[in-house]
Amino acid sequence: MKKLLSVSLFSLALSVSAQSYCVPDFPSGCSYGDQIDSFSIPGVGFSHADTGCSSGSYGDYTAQTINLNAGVSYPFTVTHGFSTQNVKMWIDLNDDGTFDETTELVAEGSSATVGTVISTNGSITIPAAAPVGVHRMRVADRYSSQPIPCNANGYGEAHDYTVNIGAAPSCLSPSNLSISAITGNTATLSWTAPSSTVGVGYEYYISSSNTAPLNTATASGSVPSSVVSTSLSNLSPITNYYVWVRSVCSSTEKSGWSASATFKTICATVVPNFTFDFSSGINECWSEADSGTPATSPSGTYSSWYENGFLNNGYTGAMKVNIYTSSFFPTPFDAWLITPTFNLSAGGYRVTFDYGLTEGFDTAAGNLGSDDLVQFVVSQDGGMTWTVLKTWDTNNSPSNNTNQYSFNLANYNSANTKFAFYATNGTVADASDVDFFVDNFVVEQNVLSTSETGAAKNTVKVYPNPFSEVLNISNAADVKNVLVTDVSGRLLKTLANPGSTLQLGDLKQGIYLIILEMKDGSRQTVKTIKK
Ligand SMILES: [Ca+2]
Ligand SMILES: [Ca+2]
Ligand SMILES: [Ca+2]
Ligand SMILES: [Ca+2]
Repeated sequence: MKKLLSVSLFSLALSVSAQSYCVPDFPSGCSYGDQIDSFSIPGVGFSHADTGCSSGSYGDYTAQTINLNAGVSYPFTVTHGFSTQNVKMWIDLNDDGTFDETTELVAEGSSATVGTVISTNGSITIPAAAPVGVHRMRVADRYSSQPIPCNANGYGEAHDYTVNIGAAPSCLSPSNLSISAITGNTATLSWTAPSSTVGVGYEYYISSSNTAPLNTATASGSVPSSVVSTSLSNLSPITNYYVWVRSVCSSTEKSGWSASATFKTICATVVPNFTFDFSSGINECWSEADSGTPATSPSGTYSSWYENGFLNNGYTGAMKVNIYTSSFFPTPFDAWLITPTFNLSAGGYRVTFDYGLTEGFDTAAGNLGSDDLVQFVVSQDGGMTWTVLKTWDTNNSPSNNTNQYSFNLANYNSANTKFAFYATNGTVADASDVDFFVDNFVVEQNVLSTSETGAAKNTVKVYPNPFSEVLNISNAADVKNVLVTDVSGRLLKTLANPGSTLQLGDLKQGIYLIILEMKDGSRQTVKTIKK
């Protein structure tokens, strides 16, 4: 009897020691929002909401059991009260009392901020070979650094749960999603087939949101089971995308969606019309360079061009370069601001932009120094060689007003065109300290000059003139499009297949050009006055 008691005490001690997991520590705490607030796994209806910051930065929630299956990926969301969080999850699959940092890692992700919500989205992937039964799961969150199972440093929080892993379903999802051949509008998605028999094929789901699709979601596309990749098309440039794939094992059985893959499309060549108002500075379709001249071509990644208010009014919405020479560092600089690539092969374009010059960090008028210059240049070979279209120097310093530059691109129809603004302070240490500004960069159809050539054919009447709200056109059936521009040729409206009555009450008082594009290909321009 005594021996029997000691054996059962011994086995009790073993089972207690098997469950004595390390208690993670985050010495800087989670009271500033570096916490696991809500944790949910929508696919299995698990939601642990509004948990806040646990005392001691650790919440033992092993009384809660989450039911998951081997071989399945489950989208999860963890919310936080502060940005820059990293989440990892482990399951002690072999029940040895230790979370192996790599072999028992089942999920990881980093937070993103959308509006006021800071959350980490990702997938918990239960290995197909995971032992069926009850195990401990640890969810850890750490600010700025990656958490480890027995964490000892930093801001953050951990929760422990109990998971009950069920047998793998007969239809498993694909894994190892990868993306290649990314362009501005296309990419290739590949994956690894699951071990289960995929009788029909695969379905994929693509979204610009990282919210995982529900099992009931309609797929974006599908491929037969003989292929494990697909091309993705009709994508928008410089956009983040998230993709998921599932197996269609039979006509009646589909797997859950796989863990997601994410990618960002790159810049696409722009076919104008193109308008860029610098309302958020430049984007990654623009580039900068800090050495080279238009004669030698640019190199480098950064420059002293930066976003500022036009003519030093405010701090956003235009681009500026400060041109001066420091007496302490009398170094010449080269500053390039380079546009996206344009395909001008359709021809008939023009480029316009606003520019101006002020005293440095002031709104007063300024003058460029003796060898300071700013040039507007064009390249027809994607940025290898450059032609100067306009030079501003000490002899023609721009005013501190909104000046508009316009250049007819009739002789520039390369499919690989870039423009750039090049600025330098030269080698002479002038006393001047000035700011040059660029705003409202536009490449558009040169409607004014094209329309002038067709103006002789005057077959359609536009009346009354002046008009107030409504403009009537005779023979409207012959008109394909009506273009409305201001006197500078800036396109304001395009009305396709117009009726005989044009509602133009929203135009301000002024002079407008009404361009009639006829179905026979001819054009007619009528100057009108809006009262
Ligand atoms: Ca918590
Ligand atoms: Ca383990
Ligand atoms: Ca602007
Ligand atoms: Ca100079």
